[in-house]
Amino acid sequence: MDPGEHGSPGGAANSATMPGKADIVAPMTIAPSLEECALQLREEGWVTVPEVFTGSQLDALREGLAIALDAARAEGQILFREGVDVNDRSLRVLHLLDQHPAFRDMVEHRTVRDLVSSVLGNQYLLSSLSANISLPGSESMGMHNDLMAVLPEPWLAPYGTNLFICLDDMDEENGATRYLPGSHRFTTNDMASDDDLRRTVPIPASAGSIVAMDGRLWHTSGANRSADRPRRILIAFFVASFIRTQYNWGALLPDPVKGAASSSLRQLLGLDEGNMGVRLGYAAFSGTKQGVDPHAH
Ligand SMILES: O=C(O)CCC(=O)C(=O)O
Repeated sequence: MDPGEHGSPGGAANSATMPGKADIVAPMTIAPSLEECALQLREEGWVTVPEVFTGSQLDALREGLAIALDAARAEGQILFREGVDVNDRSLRVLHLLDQHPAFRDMVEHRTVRDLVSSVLGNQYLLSSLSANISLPGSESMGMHNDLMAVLPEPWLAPYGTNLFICLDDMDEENGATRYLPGSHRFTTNDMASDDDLRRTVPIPASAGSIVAMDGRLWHTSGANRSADRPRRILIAFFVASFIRTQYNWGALLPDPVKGAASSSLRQLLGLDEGNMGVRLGYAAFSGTKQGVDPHAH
């Protein structure tokens, strides 16, 4: 680009093209800090973090999904999840983690872990990792929150967080995820109503962004009304460690993948131990309720 094109100070401006002051000041995009993202996630129930995956990392995730989709088709897996999606224009790929190293790198990515920790602290597990490929003609699935998949109501705290990793730009036309503002404060199913879908708002996001949601936020996939723009997202759902994960990683993953996993990945998948390490922080655990407080004199 010609450095003077937008009236930058280095440009060869003449009096006929001399820009006004407003033209000289280039708009500045400041990436939100993690603290700002965590705050929005806490207060609003969702946040978009742009450009987390770019270049070769994004390419590798797309390649991984193509490989996983081919493998699922070759194995005759059913990609249309009846009861979840309305028609077979939504393709669900359920097994990703063992299909490409990019997925293992993704769940270990610093921004992913920091976002999850901002909701769940440091005791959490990966409940599931899947993809939704929304093709033109797909319709919105049923409104839901994600916590209901693993925990009965009342939903009193954000004991889960879902991260959508966008592999394509998503906007209202090609089926961007839609959410119901304020619904992360719903504690029971009764608080949702039939016309919620009408009141949802799309979350546009560019390829490589993460859309993070409080597990209590009610949302749905948008209908893909585009002529030719598929919308691919990865869905990484993390839950507090006391909740049983949707996937039994120990049974699902091939031994070589488990053998090569880093210790932090093994911990994330709950491969090494059961829940004996989990402490929910009740006073009784420290002995104070049982008269055996070691600090008492
Ligand atoms: O595809 C989407 O935009 C949302 C998917 C979703 O909410 C889900 O699968 O639970």
